[in-house]
Amino acid sequence: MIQSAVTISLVSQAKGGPFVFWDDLAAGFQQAAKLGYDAVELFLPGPDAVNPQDIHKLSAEHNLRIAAVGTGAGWVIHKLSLTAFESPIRDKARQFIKDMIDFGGQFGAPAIIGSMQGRFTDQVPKETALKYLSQALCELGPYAAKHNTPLIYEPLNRYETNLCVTMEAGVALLKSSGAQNVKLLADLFHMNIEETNLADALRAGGSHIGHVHFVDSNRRPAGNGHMDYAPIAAALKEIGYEGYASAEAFPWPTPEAAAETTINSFRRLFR
Ligand code: LER
Ligand code: MN
Repeated sequence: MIQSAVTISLVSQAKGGPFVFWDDLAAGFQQAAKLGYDAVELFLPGPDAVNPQDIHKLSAEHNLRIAAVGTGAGWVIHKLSLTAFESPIRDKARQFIKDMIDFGGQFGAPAIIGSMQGRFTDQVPKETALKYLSQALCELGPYAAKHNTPLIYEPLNRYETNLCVTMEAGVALLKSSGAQNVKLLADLFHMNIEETNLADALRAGGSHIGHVHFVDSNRRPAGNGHMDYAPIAAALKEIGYEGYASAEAFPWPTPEAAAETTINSFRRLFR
């Protein structure tokens, strides 16, 4: 059965970004529990930003699992990228992600590689960037396996990366790299920009899909845009998807209302 999750961000540099709850971990857990979510997804400044005991405590107190942890702060705060021209920056990017894998692993939560994939440039041609990305996935996927969690790789839309922007390209990258223990993240916002047909793309992703960012066409909460969810829900059912539908959406019009709109849409589609 698909599980519900909602994002909490503690990254002040990402203000204005698509996260529902902000700044206060305890308040985020409390609101998520009140609305009946199954889990929270955490976007933190780094692996040392929060005492793991606090998360264990909040998780137990509110009966909420940790769906995933983002690694985008490595880019947003430190400008690290797996495909940077400078090799020390690529090394630091891989280390940052390893540390986030270890952090999330304590809670059984996989780490997500989204903006840390970077992009190809004049200095780093496409083949080279894809080689760096493939090598990183080959190293980090097995690294995550020691926690019994997959590594999650997220194709993004063309304004955020030029490496992989569709599910098909994501599947091709997993296959060509040979990376083990890596799953794809289907972010409906990015897919709405890039895919010809979202349901077909989800079917193409099939068993490679390990996480879903559940959001509307305009990145507002599911139900506040023009996304056609019925074929999406049918495709997820068809491929036997049993992971999270996680609300990575703007806190529109308020965090509380965004979380409530999303859980109502979630129940209508998946329960
Ligand atoms: C960024 O647009 C995004 O979708 C995040 O999940 C990845 O960092
Ligand atoms: Mn996303």
